[in-house]
Amino acid sequence: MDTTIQLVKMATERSPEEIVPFLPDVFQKRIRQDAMDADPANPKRVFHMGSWAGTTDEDPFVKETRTFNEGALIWKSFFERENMKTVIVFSGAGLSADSGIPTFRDSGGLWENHNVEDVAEHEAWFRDKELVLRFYEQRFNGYKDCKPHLGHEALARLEQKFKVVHITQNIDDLLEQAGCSDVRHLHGRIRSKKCEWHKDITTLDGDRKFVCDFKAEMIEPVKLGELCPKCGGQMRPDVVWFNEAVGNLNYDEMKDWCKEVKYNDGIFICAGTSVQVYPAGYMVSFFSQVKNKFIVDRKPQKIADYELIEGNASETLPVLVDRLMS
Ligand code: BV8
Repeated sequence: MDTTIQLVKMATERSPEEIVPFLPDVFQKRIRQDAMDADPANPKRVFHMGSWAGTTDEDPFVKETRTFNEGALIWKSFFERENMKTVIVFSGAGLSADSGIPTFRDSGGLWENHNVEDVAEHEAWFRDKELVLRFYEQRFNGYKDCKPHLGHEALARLEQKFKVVHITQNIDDLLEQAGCSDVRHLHGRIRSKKCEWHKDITTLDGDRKFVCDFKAEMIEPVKLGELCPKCGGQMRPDVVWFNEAVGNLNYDEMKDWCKEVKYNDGIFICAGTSVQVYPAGYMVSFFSQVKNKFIVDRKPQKIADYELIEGNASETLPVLVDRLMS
């Protein structure tokens, strides 16, 4: 099948992100030009890719381009996003505190009433699974009725002008509920469960065999006796406990983000975290080369030349976002 047709077929079936790496510059330029003047009110305008191949309307190729045209607006927003500056938002429990989710270290925080070593540490699970499951049942039920606050909504609004990537230590989904589209959960998600022998569990002692791959959405809290349908292991919350490796920290991607933010006048926001837990905590030094960087916290700690924004996230973030959007 002629390469052009192949490209058009690809263009109709895959996202721009997937295709662009394969497109010769001349094609990219042409598509960018056509996509940027794609008119939402008149999506039927045919891409004249056909004209290059000197074909007529009946030719299947043109039919293909017609379909491609519907995608023109997808390409338009892709190219618009490409030109956007990048904002990296690194967050912790303080970001969700105003939505009624207790933090860890503040007064009345989780660690005041629970011993972290007994409920959120790898070995604790094999000592007393029921105690750990009860702790996460309370968290799950506590989160159920929590709603995003104005701070979360403001962060979602940022995406109108910026490419925003959220790197969060939080296991709640308030950022997603607020409409944030790119949220990376370093320490897992409360609405997900996995087999206790899941292969993404890595520990320093490495003696136990983690080979299963079963994961599922957590609709109801996991109970003792809820077994993995694949290997019969006990199901557990899909979170990263202390002494378990933080698996989804992709350093190459981090390096790209840091370059992007540093050299393309991007922004780094550190919101509601005491920066006590690692390797997540390295973010703050990792992005300290960035010019536009902020620490948003009820009690911000002075770090390098970060701009400190003191106060509750639900009040301070809308103000900061208005400033960045202006
Ligand atoms: C690992 C998921 C090894 C579960 C969590 C380097 C140096 C030192 C120690 C280590 C190191 N590297 C590793 C360690 C050990 C350990 C660690 O960091 N220990 C610390 C305590 C010293 N790290 C680990 O064990 C990590 N794993 O190292 O594995 C390995 C390596 C290779 C191969 C195999 C194994 C795993 C760490 C992840 C643990 N899981 N959560 C769950 O949530 O139940 S951590 C959990 O606690 C959270 O996810 C978060 O990360 C942390 C809590 O911190 P914050 O979110 O910052 O919350 P905090 O309450 O502390 O602060 C709240 C802030 O908000 C405050 O600043 C407050 O002022 C502010 N605030 C409050 N209200 C508001 C507000 N701000 C704005 N508005 C408000 N309204």
